[in-house]
Amino acid sequence: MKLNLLTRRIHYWATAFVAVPFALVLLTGTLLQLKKQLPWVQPTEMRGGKSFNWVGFQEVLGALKNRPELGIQDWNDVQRLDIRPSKGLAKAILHSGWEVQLDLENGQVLQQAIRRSDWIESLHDGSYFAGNWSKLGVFLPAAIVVLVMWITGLWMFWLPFAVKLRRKRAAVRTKAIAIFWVFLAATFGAPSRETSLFASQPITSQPTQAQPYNVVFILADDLGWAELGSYGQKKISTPHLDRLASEGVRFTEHYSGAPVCAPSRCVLMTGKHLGHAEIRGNLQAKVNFPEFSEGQHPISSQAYTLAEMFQRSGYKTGAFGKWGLGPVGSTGDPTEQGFEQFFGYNCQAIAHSYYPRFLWRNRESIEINPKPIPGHTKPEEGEIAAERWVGETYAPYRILSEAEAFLNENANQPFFLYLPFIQPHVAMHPPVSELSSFPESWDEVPYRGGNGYLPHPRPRAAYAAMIKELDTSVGRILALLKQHRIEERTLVVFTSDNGATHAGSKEPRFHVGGADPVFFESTADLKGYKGSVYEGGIRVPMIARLPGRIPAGSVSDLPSYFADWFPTLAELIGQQTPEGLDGISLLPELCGASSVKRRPPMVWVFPEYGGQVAVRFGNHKLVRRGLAGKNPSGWELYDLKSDRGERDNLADRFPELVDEGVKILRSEMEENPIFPVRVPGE
Ligand SMILES: [Ca+2]
Repeated sequence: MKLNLLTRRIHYWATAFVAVPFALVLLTGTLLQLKKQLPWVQPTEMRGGKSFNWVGFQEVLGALKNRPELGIQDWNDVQRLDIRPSKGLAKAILHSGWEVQLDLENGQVLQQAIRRSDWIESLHDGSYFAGNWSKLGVFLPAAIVVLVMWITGLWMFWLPFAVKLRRKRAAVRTKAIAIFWVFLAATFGAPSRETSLFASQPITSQPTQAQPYNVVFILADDLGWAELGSYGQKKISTPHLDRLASEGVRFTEHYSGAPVCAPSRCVLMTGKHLGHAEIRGNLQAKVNFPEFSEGQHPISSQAYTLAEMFQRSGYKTGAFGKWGLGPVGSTGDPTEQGFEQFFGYNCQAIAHSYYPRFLWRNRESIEINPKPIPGHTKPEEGEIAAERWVGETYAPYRILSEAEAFLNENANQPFFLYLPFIQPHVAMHPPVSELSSFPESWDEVPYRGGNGYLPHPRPRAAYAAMIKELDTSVGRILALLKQHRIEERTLVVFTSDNGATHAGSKEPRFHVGGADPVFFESTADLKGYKGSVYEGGIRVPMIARLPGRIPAGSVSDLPSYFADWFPTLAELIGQQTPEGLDGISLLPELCGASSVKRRPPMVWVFPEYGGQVAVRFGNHKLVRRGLAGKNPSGWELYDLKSDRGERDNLADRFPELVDEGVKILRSEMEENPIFPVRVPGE
């Protein structure tokens, strides 16, 4: 009896001096957090600190706006504001990648603004920042637990020894309820491993030093500039890619490295434009290296690729799809160029078939179709059946599942995943089951295979189905990033290696392989197709997503191209850009800085399809064609801001601009004996 009285007293004092103040502290924390999160609380009201005369949030914003290079319009441009009353400082991290320090006394920018790529560090010093619910998630359940324990008399939880004094049943009930509340607190109170009850650092999905950004780079093959919903496509729906655009940024003047596959990939991988690139055309390796029966002319062992940069930075690197930069066993073998894992087609020509006999896993050939289906055959008369051209294993599915396995395996470590998909490159080889989702009325005329590729009874439906397949594949990759909860630290880039399929000579009703970019308005009003340095051959869709850094649904008209990706990704992962590259970092532009200007010109030097050169400097583009023949055409000059369709040649009216462009071209073109291009007048 006496002992029971003692425990009651202990309960009373414990409640009065421990539990209630503890609950009050937690509740206060909850309210403070709530106040910061609620949308109707204006930033100006969010002053704080008793001994410190700091400025309000509006003054902070005003100070940031006073620095035009930061590109600040409103709070949406601020990634994180970190206030440190004890130091009298605020640190602002901006979506544009800038980081600034502000003096809280007068709201002035204290330190020169700096841009960092490794700009993430843990917060401390009792700091807080807008837009994060993590502390609330800790405080609220903890406060509830303490109060409920008090109200329900679960003081036993505080004084476990006293349980013994109670009847057994009550003790069991007490423990069970206590465990329930602890479980509840743990579930809601700790949404992340990094957060403990009293930790002042917030949960952040931004990477820390130990957790750098991942990169997923998706390359479509021969996808035209206007073949996605977000780029104005009306007939083919691309919901996953459109969602990607709505969650990230869409560039309207992004260009591929070249008008065809291999050189475009070379520019992407090495960061050098075609004037300096090792590979300027789709040359089969066997022309110079007879020992290789498949694959394209290899990049050299001196070439330093994007993948090598990632690999040297400790990233897991994987490429899944179509390579095209050198045969297995050559210097251009993907495993010699920075990719730890490769699965897919080494040779572009074999990728014309979606049911090939073999695919490559690194240096091992994997048989996937004992009865392969060719990408090319003789033209057919009579009725054409798509079912005739179906094999056992659909290569794109196999490639996608290998890529997914790579993602599953490496989701918890930094990775660079390169996905050069083969869609929608001909042959017309979609899964037959997909054809019925497109209107019968589209296909009154079958494609008989007049320009060498497989025939198809419904070429328009087939082409749309291939783009749908591409979109679905991207959707699968995005879903996997979400599943692994790495969306916010994974930059996803989607683009295409060149423009929509060009015309062929024998079946004028269709372009090569049965493609019909006129019907689909695949290049909108742009001139030219794949194989041309006109806009239709090189201007491509480009979508990039990095939640938290790239503003959702933004659009940029900054002229940019494949040579820019090396410096961009180097900056993203905090690496030095190698010397001698041709592009600029697009990172600030991706992140919404409005002040980025392009100074270096963009250059294309292309020996094939008659021999062509082009340079874009400012809004002007200078083009010359027919350079491989005896009578090259004259210079063509276009103002792309007013004439993106390149209809009005200004060369005669602005000879000084022609001279300027020619001068740039000559200075940007290196000798390349394997891929020579001559500009007359040298
Ligand atoms: Ca291509």
